[in-house]
Amino acid sequence: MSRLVVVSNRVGDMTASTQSGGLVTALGDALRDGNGIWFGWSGEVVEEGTPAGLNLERQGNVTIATQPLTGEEYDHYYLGFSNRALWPVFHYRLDLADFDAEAANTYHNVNTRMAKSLAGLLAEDDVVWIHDYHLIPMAAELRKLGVENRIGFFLHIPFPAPEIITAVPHHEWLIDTMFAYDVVGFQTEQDVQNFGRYAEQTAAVMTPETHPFRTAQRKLKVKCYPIGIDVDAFASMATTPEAAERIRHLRRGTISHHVIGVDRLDYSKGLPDRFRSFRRFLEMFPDHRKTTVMMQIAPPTREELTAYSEIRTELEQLSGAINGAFGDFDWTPVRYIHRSVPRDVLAALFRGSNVGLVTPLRDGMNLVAKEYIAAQSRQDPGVLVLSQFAGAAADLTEAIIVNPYDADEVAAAIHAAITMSLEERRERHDALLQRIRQRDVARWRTSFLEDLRAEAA
Ligand code: GDG
Repeated sequence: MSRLVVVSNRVGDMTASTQSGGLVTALGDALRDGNGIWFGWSGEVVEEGTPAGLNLERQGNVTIATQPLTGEEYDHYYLGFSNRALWPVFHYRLDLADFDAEAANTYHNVNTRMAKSLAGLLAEDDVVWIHDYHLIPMAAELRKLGVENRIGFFLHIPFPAPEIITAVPHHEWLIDTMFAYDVVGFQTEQDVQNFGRYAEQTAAVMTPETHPFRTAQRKLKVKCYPIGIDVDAFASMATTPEAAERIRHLRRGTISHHVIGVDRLDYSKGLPDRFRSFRRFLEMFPDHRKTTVMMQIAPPTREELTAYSEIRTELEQLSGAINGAFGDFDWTPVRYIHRSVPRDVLAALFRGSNVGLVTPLRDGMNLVAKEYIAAQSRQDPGVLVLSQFAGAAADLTEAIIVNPYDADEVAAAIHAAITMSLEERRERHDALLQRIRQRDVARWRTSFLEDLRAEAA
């Protein structure tokens, strides 16, 4: 079989075993099976003028190929255009977007440089799988260098409605580079439709004459490949003797209802709204005070950006205000942890919690929703409360689906979840478990790679 070359902004550590999540778990086997290459940014930031050498390292039978960024590239490509422009816009937050021409240029230049480095590593029949919004134009840059390999792209975040994306200066250039791929994958049908609508509306400007990588021979396949998890691997972490001990420890005392949220501290995850909803729950259902606790684990991310430090301050204020107003000497309603927690501990906390609260304002998929389901006991499962704006909601219809902007609705959903009969909890959980098994990470990977490896139509 042809060799797989994965390209992503950050590369994973193939030597970290079960503790890691994300792309390492998702793509590790596919890379190992075919002596693959994983190419991306090393995570290092070096001084301007330092030669941007390619570092090649062998991890098992996978080659890890990485390059550093200069300080300027980090500021403009990574923090600037990727995370101050594309991330907010693709999550429908035009109010937070900052469009800076220098950042956009550097984004383009880093993609050009990365493409040049990668082109030198490619063999004729390699298939290349590029990931996420940092690297959208990479295939177009590879095509300019004469690379004719099959190249696929998967967008992990939502593809917004054309009315939103057209706010990005030079959006035609950016989105048109997606036509340099053979396969473009999205998380949901909604994303596919949004891309289709955009392409229809701007078709006039996208002609083969102006864009040489759009050839008559290359036919772009656009499809939805919802990402999933390794259900058994996650479930087994939740059922070890250590996990059982943690759950016993969590449940000791007078608290009978544990509500849990786990999200990177990102404004797309809707954490302030979630805290306000929990406050509303305490107001609307006073009988559940003292017996209910919400634990929010929110590890830091992209802390250099103002929008992220602001949300941190906001959450500290909200949790402090709720604990001050409602807490008592023997009860703290909100446990807010602004740190990363080991993955096996998360699995145990999910299993020990009656309610999984996953209420992003916008999310490509949301794997926490699937992990919460995988961790539950089938005999006595907890209930997932899920935002209608998470990609996961398209499939996980037996969760309690909520509008995260509506605090009363989310509060009522928490109440419904903790008072739900065992029979209904089991029915919902069985259906959800089946769904996440059908659409697990292996299916995501194999269906994308099958399409990518298929001969051009
Ligand atoms: C992007 C898209 C899409 C979280 N806190 C800790 C921790 N996590 C783990 C979770 C989960 C992962 O990180 C987060 O994945 P999500 O899918 O929830 O969200 P994003 O990071 O925004 O991911 C998203 C995803 O890509 C995949 O395509 O679903 O929509 O935004 O696995 O468990 N892990 C550990 N400690 C923590 O404190 N160990």
